Amino acid sequence: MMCEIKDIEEETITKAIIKKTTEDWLSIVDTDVVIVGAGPAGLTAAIYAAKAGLKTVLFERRLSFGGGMGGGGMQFHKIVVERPADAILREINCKMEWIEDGLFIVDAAEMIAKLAAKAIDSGAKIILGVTVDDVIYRDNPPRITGVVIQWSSVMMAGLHVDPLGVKAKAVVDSTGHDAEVLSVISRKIPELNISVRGEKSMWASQAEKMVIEGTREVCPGLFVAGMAVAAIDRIPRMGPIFGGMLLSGAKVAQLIANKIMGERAQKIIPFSL
Ligand code: 48F
Repeated sequence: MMCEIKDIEEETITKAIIKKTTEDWLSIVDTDVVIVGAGPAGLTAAIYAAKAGLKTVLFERRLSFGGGMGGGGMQFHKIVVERPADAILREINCKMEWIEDGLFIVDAAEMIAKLAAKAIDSGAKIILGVTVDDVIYRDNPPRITGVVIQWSSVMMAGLHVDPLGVKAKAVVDSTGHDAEVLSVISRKIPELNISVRGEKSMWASQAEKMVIEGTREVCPGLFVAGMAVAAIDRIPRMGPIFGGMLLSGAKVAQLIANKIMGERAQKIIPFSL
């Protein structure tokens, strides 16, 4: 039996896209949480911030999510996760195989897909192809009140186009090894005394613990998670073990929920950190 394919006018497609995108953007420009970077830390932060009931937007420079997860370990498509981050993998329904007590191996593509799907299903909005290239700053008292955004394609083309600003109660730098948001602040707002000193050579076990410990509010309104923590605290790198990234993302969401929601904040993460 022939299926009847609907006739479509091109301008109908265009109008629908522009109308619905505009509706989304009008809601995005004033939000509770902006997360910068859709790697493991940023996606996990988005899951738990949205679950806490916070209006959450995640900007990712590339047209895909996953950050460093997609490369697995030297492009072998598996990554390792340690206890207690397996609790997060269970929450997102990601399969894992046991290696030894407290250590699991996961398919990189599955982990990317399931983290992203869970973030979206929890209510976070992920916008691809947008680069955060600055913050919005107010003094007296000093605080970060949002981010400055630009289409990644405009930046790649080197065009001179003025960016737009998005207001947020909390901004998370989860941009990975380069700590891009913190780098901008270190250059443009010296009074905040933030410096990006870079990570140290590999020491997986120590690095995992230190990244989770260092996950924090760096200055009012600006939080740091994932490898961006290693970049400001001179923590060793850890290679393709990802429990620390997931736990850091979960911890930052809990810190933000506590700060924004005060006594109304519930315990949203499935472990104590
Ligand atoms: O690099 P990335 O995966 O950071 P992460 O979440 O995890 C680090 C691990 O992947 C791995 C590791 C641990 O085992 O060492 O490297 O800390 O994800 C960062 C994401 O941020 C995007 C970038 O494209 C990537 O997807 N990003 C970076 N700068 C910007 C940005 C920016 N200025 N604006 C928007 N997105």
